[in-house]
Amino acid sequence: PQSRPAGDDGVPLVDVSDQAPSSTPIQTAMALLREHGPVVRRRRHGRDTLIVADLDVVTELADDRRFAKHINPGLENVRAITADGLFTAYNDEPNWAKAHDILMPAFALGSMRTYHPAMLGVCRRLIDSWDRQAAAGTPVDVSGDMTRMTLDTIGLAGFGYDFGSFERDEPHPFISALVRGLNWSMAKVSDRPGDDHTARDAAFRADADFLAGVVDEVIEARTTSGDTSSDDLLGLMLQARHPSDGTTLDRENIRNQVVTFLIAGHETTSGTLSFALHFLLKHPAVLRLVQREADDLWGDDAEPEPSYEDIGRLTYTRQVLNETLRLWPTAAAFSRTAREDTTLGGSIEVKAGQDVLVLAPMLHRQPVWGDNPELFDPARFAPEAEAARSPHAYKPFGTGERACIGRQFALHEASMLLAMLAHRYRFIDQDDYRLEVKETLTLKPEGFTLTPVPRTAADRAANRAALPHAAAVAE
Ligand code: FDE
Repeated sequence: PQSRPAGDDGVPLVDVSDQAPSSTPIQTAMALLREHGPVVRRRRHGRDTLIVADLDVVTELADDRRFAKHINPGLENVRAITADGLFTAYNDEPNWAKAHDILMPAFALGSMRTYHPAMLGVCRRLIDSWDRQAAAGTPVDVSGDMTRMTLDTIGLAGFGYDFGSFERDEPHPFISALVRGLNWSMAKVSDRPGDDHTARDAAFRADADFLAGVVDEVIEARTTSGDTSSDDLLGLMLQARHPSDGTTLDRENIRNQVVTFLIAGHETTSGTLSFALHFLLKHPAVLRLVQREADDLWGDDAEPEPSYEDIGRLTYTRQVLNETLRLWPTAAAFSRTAREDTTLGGSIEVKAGQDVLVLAPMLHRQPVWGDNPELFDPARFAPEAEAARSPHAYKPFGTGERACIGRQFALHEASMLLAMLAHRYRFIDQDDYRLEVKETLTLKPEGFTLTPVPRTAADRAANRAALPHAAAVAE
């Protein structure tokens, strides 16, 4: 890349037009910021993007009065699949506010009580599958199984629809079509003007039509069942009337929302769980603390029945997930746009409508995180440490009114599974796995396997004897 010294506003300009399209755009952008600093102007084929990770700049961008969510080129391409669904809707599309108001109650903390039994059922499917692999002494495909688990969870908890992913050797065809669709959205961003992509784009249309077909099946299954309850997402979408105008969501929009939730609800959460297991595998002392926390709740019970309340008690497990999302926020970048002409960071002119990309993995490695930001250390999320830090230093769920609606859902599901796995198994790193991060719009560890070995009562007793109460060590 051609790098010029900083312009008048002090921002380095880096022209990357001569670089081949990257299959890892997030990591490529991370490298750019590592080299040139936390605010960089990247030029590609004459188009400039301001990429930022600086805490003060992100703090300004988080002000919803001055900035709003921007549908960046990657999301613009995803609109071919999800249109005005919540994630990809323009701020002023009426269906955004309408669906947001109707669906918010479904994501309040208390609603997790409703989803808890379905989530637990899917955790058990995964554990049954790992038990069989453990008995055979064969390694498990972590990212593949986490994807099975999160897809079945959002399907069952959100829509009462069973993808049955653990009964399949290959990913559900919905997932294969989805992954190809997301890859298309990502690749298209770096298309060079003039290249012919007719065949690629036609293959994408076929995948998008297939996804829409699966969703119609999900909706059809509910409407023909005569079930008119409204205590899951699909029930709310079909039944709930908007508090102010009394209308329901239209069919086209419901379809867009269902695809949105199936995508948003599983790719990001599955990546988070896979990274978390990677960190537990590489940090035995942290794993022991997670095990200790789970042992305190479930003892030597081989078939524990985690309650809804138990999940709120998994505070150290939650710290592990938070720290995982610091180093590898699986939805790694989000864009903001200026509402009016303004100045950012004291000197950077930003025009109304201009967009700025926030690169969360680099925000999460800024000096506010101390001298050794690469170190995995869940103590960073002990309550006092968190209270002492700016809330804008940590944005794995985006920001403001367009922040992640599924945060509690994802964290409830992920803490339960992680604690259940730590309670039941030791993990063997049979191949001395070296982290390689794969990008399909979201991030996940590539080719990650481990061998689960059931823990014994003796293991648990040894762990208890070696450690004071987990909560005391977590800080
Ligand atoms: C959203 C979200 C976000 C933001 C983006 C922008 O700004 O552009 C982010 C960053 C996120 N998200 C992240 C995440 C992570 C994880 C783990 C998750 N996420 C999970 C989940 C689950 C579910 C169900 C979800 N998620 C969902 C969602 C939605 C719907 C959205 C959109 C919202 C609005 O309204 O806009 C989101 N998410 Fe998430």
